[in-house]
Order: sequence, then C-alpha cells, then structure tokens
Amino acid sequence: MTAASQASEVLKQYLVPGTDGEGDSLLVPEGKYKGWVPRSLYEMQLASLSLPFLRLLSFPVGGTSFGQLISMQRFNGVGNYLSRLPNSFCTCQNLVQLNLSYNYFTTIPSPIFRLTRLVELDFNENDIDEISFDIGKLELLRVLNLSGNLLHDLPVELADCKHLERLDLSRKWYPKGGFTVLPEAVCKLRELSYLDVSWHQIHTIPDQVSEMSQLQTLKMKGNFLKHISKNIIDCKQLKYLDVTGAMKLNSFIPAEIFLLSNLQILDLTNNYFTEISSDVIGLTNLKKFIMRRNALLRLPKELFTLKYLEYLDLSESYLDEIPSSVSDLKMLKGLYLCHNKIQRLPVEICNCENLLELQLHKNELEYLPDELYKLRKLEELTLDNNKLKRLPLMLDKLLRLQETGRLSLKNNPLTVPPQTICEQGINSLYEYLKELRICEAKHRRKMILIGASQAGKTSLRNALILGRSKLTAEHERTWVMERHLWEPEPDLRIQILDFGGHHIYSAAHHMFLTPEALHLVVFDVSRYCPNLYDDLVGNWIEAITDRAPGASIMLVCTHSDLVSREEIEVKIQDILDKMHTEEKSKLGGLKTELQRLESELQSAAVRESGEKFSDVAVERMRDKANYLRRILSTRVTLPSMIYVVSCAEELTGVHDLQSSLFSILHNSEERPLPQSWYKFLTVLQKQKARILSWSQTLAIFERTMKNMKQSLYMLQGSPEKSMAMVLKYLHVTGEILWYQDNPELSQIVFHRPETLVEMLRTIFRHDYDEVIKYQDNYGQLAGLTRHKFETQKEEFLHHGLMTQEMLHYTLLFCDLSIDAREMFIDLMLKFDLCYEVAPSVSSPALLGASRILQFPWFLTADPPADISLKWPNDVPPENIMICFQLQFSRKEPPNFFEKVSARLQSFISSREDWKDGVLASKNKSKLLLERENSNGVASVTLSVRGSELPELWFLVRKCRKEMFILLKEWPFVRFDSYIICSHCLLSKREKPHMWSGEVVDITCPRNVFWIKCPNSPDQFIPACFVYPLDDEFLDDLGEHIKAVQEFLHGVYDTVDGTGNMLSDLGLAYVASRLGADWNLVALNLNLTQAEIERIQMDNPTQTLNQIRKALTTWFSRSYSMDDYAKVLQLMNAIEAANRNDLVFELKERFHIED
Ligand SMILES: Nc1nc2c(ncn2[C@@H]2O[C@H](COP(=O)(O)OP(=O)(O)OP(=O)(O)O)[C@@H](O)[C@H]2O)c(=O)[nH]1
Ligand SMILES: [Mg+2]
Repeated sequence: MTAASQASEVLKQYLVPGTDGEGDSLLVPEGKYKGWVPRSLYEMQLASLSLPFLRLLSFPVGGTSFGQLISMQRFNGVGNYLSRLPNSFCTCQNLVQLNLSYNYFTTIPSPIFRLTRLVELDFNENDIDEISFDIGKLELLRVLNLSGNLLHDLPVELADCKHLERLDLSRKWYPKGGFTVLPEAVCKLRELSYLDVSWHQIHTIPDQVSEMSQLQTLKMKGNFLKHISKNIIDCKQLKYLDVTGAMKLNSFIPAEIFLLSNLQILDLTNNYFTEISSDVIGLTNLKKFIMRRNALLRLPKELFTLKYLEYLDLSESYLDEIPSSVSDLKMLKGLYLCHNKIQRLPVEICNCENLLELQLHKNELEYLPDELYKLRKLEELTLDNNKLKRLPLMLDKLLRLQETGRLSLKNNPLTVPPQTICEQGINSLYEYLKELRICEAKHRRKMILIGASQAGKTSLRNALILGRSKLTAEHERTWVMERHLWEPEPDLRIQILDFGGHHIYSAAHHMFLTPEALHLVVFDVSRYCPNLYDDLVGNWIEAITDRAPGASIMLVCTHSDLVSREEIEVKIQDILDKMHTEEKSKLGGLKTELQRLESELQSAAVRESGEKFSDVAVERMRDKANYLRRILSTRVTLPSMIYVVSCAEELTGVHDLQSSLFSILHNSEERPLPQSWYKFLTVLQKQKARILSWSQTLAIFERTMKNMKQSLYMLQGSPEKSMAMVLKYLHVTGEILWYQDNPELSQIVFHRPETLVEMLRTIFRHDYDEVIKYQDNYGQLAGLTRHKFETQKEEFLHHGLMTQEMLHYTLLFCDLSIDAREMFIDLMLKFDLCYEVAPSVSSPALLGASRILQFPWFLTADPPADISLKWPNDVPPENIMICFQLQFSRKEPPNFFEKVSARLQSFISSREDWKDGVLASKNKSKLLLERENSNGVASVTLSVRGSELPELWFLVRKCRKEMFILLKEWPFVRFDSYIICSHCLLSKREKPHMWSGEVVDITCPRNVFWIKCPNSPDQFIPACFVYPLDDEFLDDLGEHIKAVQEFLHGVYDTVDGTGNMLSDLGLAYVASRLGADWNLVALNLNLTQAEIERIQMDNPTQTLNQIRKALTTWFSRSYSMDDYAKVLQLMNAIEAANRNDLVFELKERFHIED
C-alpha cells in the first residue's frame, strides 16, 4: 500500500456516514494532525468537514485547490491559527455553515462575502475590529456570531442581511471602544429574535428599537445605559432582558423596563440600585427576576403580585426584611436571599409550597419559622453564617433535603440541636430532631381509620400523611392493622391506626381500640346504596359507640371523584337520616325504659311473684336505672356532617378534612411528655425482647427514674402505681400497648406494638390459603410432610384447628423465629383468640399432633348432622333444663360469641363446635351455646340439661360471669338477660315467660321452694329453676329436689316408677328424704364402714352430698341386677333402718307396687 493510500485509510476512520440522503461527515478529532492534514482529504466528497484545534495556519494547506471538498456544505475550523483565507475559498459555493471562531482574523476575509448561500457564520473570538460593507451580500444569513471581537462600528449594509435571526455582537471585555448607541443597522433587522450587544459603551437605545418586532432576547451586559427609548414596548416579543452591570450610573431602574409586560426574565445583577419602584407591577408575566449584587434596602409590595414568578434572586444586597406577602408567590421555586441582613423570616414564607431552593446563608437570622417543614419540595436550604440558636423541630420532614444533602448550617451559635450534632451531617441531625420531638410534642392522640374493606382508609392515610395522592393498588389490602406516625405540626404527634377492613381481622381490632382516640369512619361513596348502610357505615359507628363513651367520630366519604355531586348529596342525606333516626330510636328506647324503671321504683310496686325478694329486686332496678342514666349522659354525639373527599389525583376535600382534624386535635387536652417519662419510653423502645413482663418493665422504670433523679413514688404513692400511670398514658397516646384491665394481660407490656400485629398476621390473614404453601425446607424444620401439611391446612381453614406443627410452619414461613411460638400460643390464649383442645376422633387428621389450638373465627361448619340425637328437641325425662339468654338490640358485639366460646374451655370437659354453636358437657350435665339473629334481635343462649341441680347452676353462673366480663369491653352495648321459664319450656309454651336475668344474681331465699309462673297463675314451679341455689347453704337442697321431683312428676305424668326412682333425680330424692339415718342404710347396702368414713371426709359439711355419694356408689356396684331387684334392695335397706314411713312415701311417689 502506498503512503498516500495508507493516509486515506487512516482518515476514513473519522468518517461518519450521512443519513437521510445527506453526504458523509468527516470529524477529525482535536489535535490529531498538528498544522496539516493528509492530502487525501481533498479527494473526499463530504457534506460536513470538521477540523477543530489542529493548529492549521492555512486552509487548504499548501495549495489553493479544494479538490472534491468544493461541494461541502458545512465547514468547522474552530480553534486554529488562521488569519486569512485563499481566494479559492469562494469556490465552495455550497457552504451554508461556516465556523471560524477562535482564530486570528482581524477582518472577515473577502472570499467569504461571495459565499452567498451562507446561513450561519461564526467568527466568535477573533480580533476583528471592522466589517466590510460587503456583509450585505450574504442575504441568506440567519445566524451571525461576532462575539468576542473588537468591533467599534457596523456598516449600514448589515441591514441587508434581512433574514438574520441571531446576532451576537458582544465585545471582548475591553475598556475602550465599542458602540455608544445601539446601531441603526441592527435596529432594522426585523426578523431578529436574539441580540447580544454586551460589553460595549452603549448609553442609548434609540427610538428605532421599535422596528425589531420579533426580538425575544436582548443582552446588554456591561454597557452604560442611560437612555432607553420607550418605543421598546413595541418589542412585544421581548422575553429576556439582561442588563447586568449595564446601569451602574443610574440610581433608578429605568421605568421603560417595567413596561415590558411580556418579559419573562429580567437580569439586573451588578448594579447599584437601592430600591425597586412600584412600577415593577407592569412585569405581569415575569418568571425570573435576578437582581444579585445591588444595594437594595427594601422591597415594594408590588413585587409580590407577580404571580408567575418562579425565581427571585435578591442576594448580596442590604435587605433586612422580607415582607409576609412573599407567600403570594405561589409558583416560586427558587428564592435566593443570601448575603443580606435579614433578621427574621416571615412565617408566610412556609406557604410557598413549590419552593425547591431557598438560600439564606450570610444573613442575621436568629429564628426560623417552625412551619418551615411545610416546604416539602425543598432540595436546597442554605443557612450557614447566621445567628441561629434553634432549628425548627420538624426540619426532618424535609425529606428531599435529606436525599440531596444540600443543607448548610455552619457557623451558627446553635444549641437546639447542638452544633456538634449538626456537624455530623443531615442524617444525625434528623434522628436527633425526631427524638427531640417525641419529648416535646404537646398534643398526642391516636387516630383510628375504620370502615369496610376497600373503603379507602389506606389511601386516605397516604393523602393525609404525604400530602399527595397515593392510591393503593387493588390487591394491597391492609393486613390486620398498620400503625403510622403522623406529625403534621411540631407539637402534634398522632399515631394513626389503619385497620384492615376484612372481617377476619375484626377479631383483632379491639386490641388496639382506645376510647380516647379520634375515630374516622371511612366509606366508599361509589359503593354506597341504602341497603348497604349497616355494612358500610352503621355497624362501624355502632362498634365505636358501644365501646367508647364520649369518643369523637368523624364520617368520611371517599371516592367522590367517581360519583356526581348530586348523587353524593342524596347518599349523604340518606346516611345522615338513617344514622340519626337509628340513634333517636335507640335513645328513645333507653329513655322510655328509664322512665318505666323510675316510675316502678317510685311506686315501689313489685311484682306479685317477687314479693318475698322485694329488697333485692328494687336494688337491681336501681342499678339498672343508674346504668341507663350513665349510658344516656355519656352517649357519643354523632357527627352532623360528612366530609367528602377524593384521594385520587386532585385530593378534593382532603385539605378541609385536614384543617378540621387539626382544629379538633389542637383543641384536645395537651398531653406533654415529662422528660423522665420520655426517657423511660425511649429505654423501653430500645429493648430487644418482643414483649416485656411487668417485673422487667418495673426494673427499667426504677432504673430510669433513679438516673433521672425522679421520685419513684411521684403522685401515686408506689413505684408500681406510678409506673401504671405512665404506662396507661403511653397506651392512650398509642406509643405502647398495655392492657391494664385484663388480669391475664396486665402483666405484659407490649413496648413494641408491632410485635402483636406481626403475630396476629401469621394467623389472621384473609389470604392464608393462597399464601401459605408447602416448601420442603420449612416442612422438615416443622416436622410436616407435604401430605400432613395439606390435611392440617385444610383443618385450619375449615374447622379453625391449628396444630403446633402447622403454627411452627406458619411462623417460619412468615419469617418469625420459633422462639416466638410459645409466646404466641400463650398470648393468643390470653386474648381469647383461641383455646386448646385435645386431639379428638372428630378430626382424625390431627390425631398425631402435639398440641391443637382452636380458632373459633375460622369455623365454617354447620351444626353436626346428629345434633338432634345428642341434644333432642324434647328434654329427656327426669332432666332439668335451665336456659339463660342474652339479647342484643340489633346484633351481638363483634366477636362476642367466639370469645365466649373460647372461654368455655376452662370449665367444660368435652365439646363439639360449629359456626354458630357449641355442644359441650361436664360430668353428667350437657351444655348448648348458640347464637341466633332473627327479627332484628340477636341472642346468645346457653342451655344446660342434667339432673345435678348445683352443677347446672354452676355452669349457668360461670358462663354468665364470663359473658359479663367480656361485655365490659363494650361498656355501652345494650343488652338484656333472661332466664327462660323452665316450666314454659317443658310444657312447650309458645311464648315462654322470660324471667329477668338479674335473678341469677340472687340466690334462692331460704324456705322458698315454689314460685308462680306468670304465664299460668295457678301453676307453681320449683324456685330453684329460677333462682340459683346458694352454694354456701345446701341444707334445704333436699326440699328443692323434692320440689323438682314433684314438678317433673307432674309434667311427665309417669306411670312405671322403678326406672324413675333409680334415675339421678330419683336417687337425689331418696337422698333428700333419708337424713341422719343414712349411715345405717348405707351399711345395709353393703358399703363398708371405711367407705362411709371416706365419703364423710370428702364432703365434710354437706350431708346431702354424702348420702348421694353413698347411693351412687351402691348403684354403680349393683349394675348386674335388674331395676326391680335394685329397687327391692334399696327399699329393704331403708326398712331395715326403721324408715317405714319413707318406704311408704317412695312407693306412692314412684308408683311402685308390692
Ligand atoms: N377513584 C378513587 N379510588 C380510590 C379512592 N380511595 C381509594 N381508592 C381505591 O380504592 C381501593 C381501596 O382503597 P384502600 O385505600 O386500599 O382501602 P382500605 O379501606 O384501606 O382497604 P382495606 O385495607 O382492604 O380495608 C384501591 O384500589 C384504591 O386505589 C378515591 O378517593 N378515589
Ligand atoms: Mg387499607
């Protein structure tokens, strides 16, 4: 290969092929060839040629012919050593773009004027001082750049370049020479849109300026402007005027400038103006006002009427004040006030919510407004070199600032937070502020978002906290509950509890509810229709009013963007009507009942049947009346309006809701946190354990108080009581959870409430089926094969039965360590969320499991098919039945039935559960717990059957007690309790008499064995069917049994008596009639003396029980005899004890023939 062809190959590497039919471009890199280029260049056919910074002294090099280059359209020879051009240059007649900037030309070379197709010509940074009149020949020229030269004059022929759009004539910075008047030739360029005439000595803008009707940008830096023709207002397109340092001789800003109503950018930097005239108001479209380095002493209020202003730079002047009207600049993005003498910032500045940059360094600021945190978009905040002692407490809410790190605080005498913290960087500073705030907040509240699933609670929470729309995706359901801290203002600290609306979570809700909270009942207006009132609104309101005396409730309707205004109004009216009608009728009912009680109390008229117990009955009535009065006086006032919001983009109505929330929250009682309590809280929160025991907490409390030199006794007299006071306070404000009133749970402190949520989430999840899947690794750890896993999962989903293995698996799956397992079980049991059951034959799939927990919430089953065998409709003969019923006006409180069902477990021995019922037994007694909802009345009924009267009453009383304990969680739920008359039940009356449930509190008075059934005045029933027997006094149990026996005898009208006499009740009757002679009878029935003494020791004070025990012992031993033989043996034994009277009586009573 020849040297020439080699060189041409090398050049080709810089070739860029043209696109769209354009020729190729050759872009030789800077410095590649110093002073020359391979000759092969001239053989190339190019559209563009670029030879920058190659130290070329001439071009073409060493010759006069351009060769093939003659056809090029663009030539870039920037940064060479060129000072002239050969004549041949004019042969490149296709040239449209020529760039010869940064060379050494002293004039524009004449060949150029023959390039009549030129559109762009660039001679920027040469040494040109004069331009030939030939310039006028370049008629197509649009861009002419002659900046950085030494021009002092212009030929008038420039005006012939009438298509010029951009003209840069700015000079080198040079003390002498230049234009003194804006040249006439320039003024005639009617198509000019950009003109730079900086660094001349122009003192006048002449009247002809008006001809530049297309001018958009005029740069006149460093001139000596004194006179500006007011014709400048004819430059209607003028948007950008830069007169930096051009008016140092003026003491006022020329008024003509303020006439430029279309101006968008005005730069007045580097002048000596001391003020801005009120005429500034004329710049109605101004976006950027730059006036750095002047001598401003004050600002006119008109400046703040420029509503489109986005950037205002007033730095490096003598301002000592910023007017409050700065907040009128709603579009402001940049405010630069550094290097002034400002001592205070108006609080209104915090309303400039679009501010991105705020420069305040080198001023004399001593304070900053607390609300500064509202400038959420701020990316730069410079505060160094001021006199700040204290920073706003909420500064850490400026999250963008944390991302950019553009916060400067140096050289301030800071004490809060201390300077040393500030020097550690923005992250440390923000942490410090957060802690400081926990300590200093005055208003602490819990705010509860509650409502149906998908109501829009979480989206509303986002809108409130973030101040912008963040709608949740449809699948993002809140899972049990989420707690978020909201600090909208420095002294407000609000814990928002956002509940998942899915019904499966309702079991857990009440754990987090506190009456002191502010409740927001949220519903989706687009889904609302009158028959969904209860589901979407009513039930939720009721859940709150029943629990929380004096609670604050607000109603919020979301999704308003999806529904027309008119439709919303109709729906809202419907809701308010329903809500208030219901409330009115409830209150009406309460009042009527109270009146009835009051008048009954007044006349002290007591029902005939209760004559003997009048004192107690009156007492009960008085209690009830007081209770009703309490309900009436502390009744929640229901909201009279509904807030209508949309959490979609526009956030319609959210602002109003927010303002109302603030005013409610501010008006609430102040709850500052004393220093030592705060310390205690922070120490608690740092504990690694998931939960703390009472004694652990007490130790921490004592240590902290000692360190803080605080009295452990404080107001409450003992460390325990003092700590209880602090814990209660922290619970109410939502920082921790502590269940003071629950004896099981009061010994535990949930110092990290999320622990509880995390645990609940493992089990209480609406999507358990889809999410919890089998994985080998977890299966092995939990000891579950795939098959076992599937069957156990099935058991959980259908019968609510969770094995220890399955729980273990679920905890692992949810990333909770198994050390949580025991605690989990313990807590779930304590919260009555489940109970432990023995493996039973009814769920054979779980027979091998080590421990089984029943979660009644997950029961979906119907009553067992054989229920009528296990609990026949007709009460079996010789059985007593007692029914206790709770009635609620509309529905039972949420989860009440499930919890009662869980609590039963502690006193029954076997059970079978379904969705709305439990069939259980204890010894020989059977128990049925059922819930029902019909005709607007919800009831939970407990029925017990058996022959052991004391045991039956034990079951009723125990269960009733548990129910009442649970009902304390809803102190204002209205319920009535009854004993359903056994007489009416046994005789199958359609409407049985309902004895007021209070009778259960009264024990059966001595010597009263019969009372009248009000349903049939001539019918007496055993008193022990209505009133429980006195456990302490069972001496007249015998008489009661006799009454029962006689009563049942009447009801069943038995003919053959042997079986009856040998029934439990029959033997109880015999026992009740035997009395002191029983030892002898027992001996006659072949019990040994030792056995008799043992029986006496086991039942030391209760003779009747001794006798019954003796009789049942005999009875179970004589299983091989037939009934007749047994009766005969018993009669003989009684006869042998000289109780012929009794033999006779028994024969009569049980129809026993000789
Ligand atoms: N158009 C519109 N959609 C909304 C609005 N608020 C919520 N949504 C949508 O409604 C659905 C439910 O919203 P969420 O905020 O998750 O409702 P939630 O009450 O928290 O639901 P749960 O957590 O399941 O109880 C989501 O798909 C949201 O995007 C609103 O004001 N307008
Ligand atoms: Mg949610």
